[in-house]
Amino acid sequence: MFKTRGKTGLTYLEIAVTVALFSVAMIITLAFMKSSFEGYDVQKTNCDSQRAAQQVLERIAIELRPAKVVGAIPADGASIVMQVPVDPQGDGVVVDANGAIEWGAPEDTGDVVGSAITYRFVQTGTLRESADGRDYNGNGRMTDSFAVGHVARTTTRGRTTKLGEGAVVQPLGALGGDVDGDGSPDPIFSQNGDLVAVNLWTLRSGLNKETFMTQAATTVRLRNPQQ
Ligand SMILES: [Ca+2]
Ligand SMILES: [Ca+2]
Repeated sequence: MFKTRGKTGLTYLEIAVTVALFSVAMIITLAFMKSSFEGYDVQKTNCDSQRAAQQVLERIAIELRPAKVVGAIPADGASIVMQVPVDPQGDGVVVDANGAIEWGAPEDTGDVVGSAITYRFVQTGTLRESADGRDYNGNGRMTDSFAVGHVARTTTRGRTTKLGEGAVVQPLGALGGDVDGDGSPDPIFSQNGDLVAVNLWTLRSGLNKETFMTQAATTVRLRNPQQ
């Protein structure tokens, strides 16, 4: 079937070596492709979770810019109540006969003066470094515990809706405290004059499938005079 060396064909040994080399090359190629795809998956997950956090921030920022904050943001920074200029008559005017802004919220039935919008951190689980044997916040100690959840939006008369799919983290039992262990508190909401900061620490997956935390934050300048 195969010709011997010295003529024009290949010996059995040469065929065996060729097949073996080809097999090794295929194994290396497949291993490389597998690791590339895994890396792609993790990077995609990272991009998705980062984008989800940014979308939550942008959603809040859009509503916050024209708003006024109702009352003081609580010390734990876990919620904010606001009203926005509303147009209950639907005539395109958000001021009353005296020229004052009509503050309220968009409800399912239309704009309602006096209604308010609340954004609030809702805890759905816990994460304990000591139990998992992992240093999630990367501060060199496996002693931290976290409340895991999401930010929800609701209006006075409306349903509560969950924003984004990302897992937002806060210190367990100490909302508004230091998430990353750098000594500075990390409240979700905080206000300084007409500046409102929104700060989200979320869980993400790394290249080695480890879970760690990253921060996304924005600061909004309230553009309407506060009354
Ligand atoms: Ca830690
Ligand atoms: Ca911190």
